[in-house]
Amino acid sequence: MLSNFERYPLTFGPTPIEPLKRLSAHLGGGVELYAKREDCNSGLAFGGNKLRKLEYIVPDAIKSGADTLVSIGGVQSNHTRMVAAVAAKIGMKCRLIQEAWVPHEDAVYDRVGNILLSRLMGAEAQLVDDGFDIGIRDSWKRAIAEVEAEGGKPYAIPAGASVHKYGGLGYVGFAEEVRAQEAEMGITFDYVVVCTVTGSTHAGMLVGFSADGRARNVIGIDASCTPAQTKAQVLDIAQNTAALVGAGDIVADDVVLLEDYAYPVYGVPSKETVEAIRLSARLEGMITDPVYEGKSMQGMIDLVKTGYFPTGSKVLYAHLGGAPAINGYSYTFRNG
Ligand code: 5PA
Repeated sequence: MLSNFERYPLTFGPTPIEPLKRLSAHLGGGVELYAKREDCNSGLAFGGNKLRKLEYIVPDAIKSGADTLVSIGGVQSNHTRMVAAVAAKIGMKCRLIQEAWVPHEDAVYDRVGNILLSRLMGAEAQLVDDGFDIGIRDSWKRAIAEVEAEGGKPYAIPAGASVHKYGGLGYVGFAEEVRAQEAEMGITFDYVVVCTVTGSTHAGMLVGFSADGRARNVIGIDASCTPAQTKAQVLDIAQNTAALVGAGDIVADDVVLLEDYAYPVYGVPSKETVEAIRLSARLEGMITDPVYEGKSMQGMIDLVKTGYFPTGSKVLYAHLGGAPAINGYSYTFRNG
């Protein structure tokens, strides 16, 4: 589906799929859990899901003649870290808006983890005191205008690289990659679990897996805590992406988004999220974060426990990255 689109390689290649044997056994052994390690996809600043998306955006940025990538996220955004890394790699400047999306008060929250890495890679990170919203933000528009006013040529990348014309393509590629790996491994996954916030990861998967009738087997775990807006954005991106690649249409019922695990609010882990993070760390040595993957891990564990997946199911957990943010939660994990 993607052969007509230019791709600038930022990743090592297909990401590994590994069985989570100890976690599966711990949960009763009736469901086989696997992880696709998108968190290990690149040497660029610890990698993660944004790189697959940016691979299809960078050619457009280069063609535009831009000299500065401008993007936005929360203080501990993984996405802005990835934009900073890509800017360094392709020799552009980087301007980041880091909004106060998370009511979290670790003393060094704006000094460690993702934002530390972005600054280290030369990005100019500007802290803005506005709350969570996955939509288009004035602070981001202002930053774009400022770059122009200073004589630069900005290239605008929205939150999560999602509401960008090519934002959904990367995860169409993920689905094609999974199909090829299934053929090699001689198995088929019955479900894919994905953490969803700005929507293009989930949306790309919907388009990619719709090719073999599995769109509704993609189980989105909402981590935005504003699920109506996230669901609408997933549908919109999926429909635009389907039209772009010439796939069949995606309808609202294709978007499975479970809302039960995002509490208490975006970026703040519940007691159950923290337990899920500890469990996958202790049984698998696999690190998940309190904002995204910890919540989808919590969701997957709960779905196994409550019998959502029929016995014998093979479930693929898309590990989308995000571990650096855990440094901003040192108090939560002060005793492990
Ligand atoms: C993010 C997003 P989508 O935004 O494509 O739905 O992906 C959700 C997601 N896992 C899942 C990790 C580790 C993520 O970083 N992160 C955002 C960020 O600013 O980092 C876009 C919100």
